[in-house]
Amino acid sequence: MFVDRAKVIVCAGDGGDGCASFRREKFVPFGGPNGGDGGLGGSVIFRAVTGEQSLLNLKYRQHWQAERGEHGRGKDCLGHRGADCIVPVPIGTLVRDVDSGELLADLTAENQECVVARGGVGGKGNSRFVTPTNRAPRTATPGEPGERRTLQVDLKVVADVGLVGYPNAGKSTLISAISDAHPKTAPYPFTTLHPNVGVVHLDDLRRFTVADIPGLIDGAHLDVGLGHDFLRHIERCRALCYVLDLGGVDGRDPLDDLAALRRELEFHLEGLSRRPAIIVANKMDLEPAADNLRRLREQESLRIVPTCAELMENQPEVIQALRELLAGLPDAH
Ligand SMILES: Nc1nc2c(ncn2[C@@H]2O[C@H](COP(=O)(O)OP(=O)(O)OP(=O)(O)O)[C@@H](O)[C@H]2O)c(=O)[nH]1
Ligand SMILES: [Mg+2]
Repeated sequence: MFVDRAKVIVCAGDGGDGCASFRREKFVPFGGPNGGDGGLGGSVIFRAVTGEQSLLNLKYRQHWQAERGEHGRGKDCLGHRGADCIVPVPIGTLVRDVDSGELLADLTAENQECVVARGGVGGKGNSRFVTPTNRAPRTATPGEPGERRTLQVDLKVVADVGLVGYPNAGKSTLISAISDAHPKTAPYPFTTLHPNVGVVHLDDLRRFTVADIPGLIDGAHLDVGLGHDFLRHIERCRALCYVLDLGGVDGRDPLDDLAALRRELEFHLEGLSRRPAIIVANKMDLEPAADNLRRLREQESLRIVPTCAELMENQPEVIQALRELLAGLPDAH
């Protein structure tokens, strides 16, 4: 199951209380105060990891609580600090405080961390309150409470290249051919119901990521089909790859498809259709494809790579074209 939105409650641990105690020992009268400080409460920390693909974890567990700090003890013993609660989340996770609306974190890199609820500071033991005039204080302070927040957590997939195309155009077949992701492919629209991210490994040990999102149709930005909900997953791709069905299997003209795709992207987010892009002309094994490719070439200035994803034809050319596209771009998402 793919989950890209969740609401959770995070509670950091309270600080341990300071201790009020006195040294008591045979033959040592007036031993003096020896109460230790309380320990720091644990914090709740979100960490971006590659192993997580969705927020399913957060959907099923809505409360995350870090350990409280131990109370201070006599003989100047400090309380242990409470253990942090580390919440693994996928790369591309955005964390917002529900009450203030403040954006607390945007985790876009592996192992990036953010403290979303800070643990309370431990209280002071009575040995801290000694003054020249009060050498036997009985005061100790309680630990501070840990932070508690309600968070809205959203996932916006972060990938280098986003595949954009109509349902059934062959996006999932293409991502299977070039990367290590193998989503389901089938001869009907809306096979893919959630985004998949695949890693393309290059010869020189470099790699880049590609995201396959569910197909877009006209009106996707108005919530028609599956499109709208998933359009946000390509907002943060550095480059786009339009996948067109040049065979016209579903009876549409690929040139119209391209215009419609751009329109939908632009409606969703201004400027999105102007992202650096290439066109993968898929299904070149079919009858009308050559003619469509010629028309597309006449009209388009973007780089066009013809392929037949199903037979893995021209697979190195597609990878090379994507690589060159990414080479000239800044790293920021
Ligand atoms: N003839 C031919 N068929 C292809 C080619 N590439 C993909 N197909 C077929 O097209 C159909 C749809 O492919 P998918 O990869 O599932 O398409 P998709 O774009 O991911 O579709 P959705 O997930 O529904 O948006 C499958 O039956 C594939 O076998 C190709 O190059 N030539
Ligand atoms: Mg698919």
